[in-house]
Amino acid sequence: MEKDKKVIFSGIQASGLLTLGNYIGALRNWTKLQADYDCVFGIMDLHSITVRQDPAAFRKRSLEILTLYIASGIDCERNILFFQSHVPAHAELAWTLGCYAYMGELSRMTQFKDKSARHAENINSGLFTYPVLMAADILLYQADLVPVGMDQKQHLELSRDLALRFNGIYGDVFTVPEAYIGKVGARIMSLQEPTRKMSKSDENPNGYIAMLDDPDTILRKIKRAVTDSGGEVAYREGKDGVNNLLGIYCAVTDTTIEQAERAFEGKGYGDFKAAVGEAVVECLRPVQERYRDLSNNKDYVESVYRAGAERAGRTAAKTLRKVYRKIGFTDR
Ligand code: ATP
Ligand code: LTN
Repeated sequence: MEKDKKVIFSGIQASGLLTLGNYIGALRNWTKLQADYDCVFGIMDLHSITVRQDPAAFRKRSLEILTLYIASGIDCERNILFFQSHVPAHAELAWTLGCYAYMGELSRMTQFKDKSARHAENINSGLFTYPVLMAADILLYQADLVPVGMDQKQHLELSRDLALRFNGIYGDVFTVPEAYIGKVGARIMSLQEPTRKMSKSDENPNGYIAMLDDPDTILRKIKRAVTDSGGEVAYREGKDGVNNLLGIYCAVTDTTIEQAERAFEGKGYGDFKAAVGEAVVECLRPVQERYRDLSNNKDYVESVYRAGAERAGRTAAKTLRKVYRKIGFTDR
């Protein structure tokens, strides 16, 4: 990759079905960035095994996510799409950076604290060093910007700290990355517990809309979404359920909250939910159609990730070589 444009790196863990939250908060934004940046988008499957995965389901999910990247409109000619596990430099740089990361700073990561509380039976060391692998992902491609949700900001800070620490010892090796946090409102909440974010690892499927849910399922889940005992479709403090549905409606129809409130003035929650459901169905329809076409063309999808691994591998190997040389490993 020549560096005439700035480089963006981002990725999603292969830990479940992608949701409407992933689409609005990540994929759709990525497609908007691809014209102005050189983009590398990974499926972060090495990260997924910090939590136990069923092998068959995991393999299927991973491919499904890659296909959804393409179906969402990411141009795989212009950008790099790849599986993290196909590029060995990620694991190699993660080991190396791990020797520059302190136990203390890793213990302060809130995601580690959350996940170790949620998976008390499996607090493995991968869960602890997760952010070091994430730093390796980003630094290997000399990424300038990393579009992520708010929840990943602390990990990005660590990536910056590790880059600065390494550069401080060995000279300019890594580009120091910056977080690129999308505009507020791009946080889609659970349909069942609207104070929590919509998440693909939610045990209750009624809490999220999967990108591949069929229209009836989408309409039903939105109809069942938690609201409140009032009846006014308005964005107000304390009306978390309605606020979330308004947020979803605005995100998928590209309207403002004021416009949406006006459109539903005098209407009840029933009509409102039906309209939100329809709007979500329409927003996902073209993506689902492309997904179906791509699913019938497995060879093409395979060619995308093979080419991606090769291109990603080349850039990553170059950075890793430089790192190894600086550290003092013997040349091969
Ligand atoms: P998990 O539930 O497995 O932790 P997740 O669904 O929260 O996963 P991530 O893999 O953590 O998804 O996130 C991938 C990307 O999607 C991130 O950039 C994140 O900010 C974005 N994203 C995830 N959920 C939402 C959401 N509810 N609203 C907006 N953006 C989201
Ligand atoms: N930790 C991220 C996924 C992820 C990532 C990355 C995002 C792994 N490596 C590198 C950006 C850059 C998550 O859970 N959303």
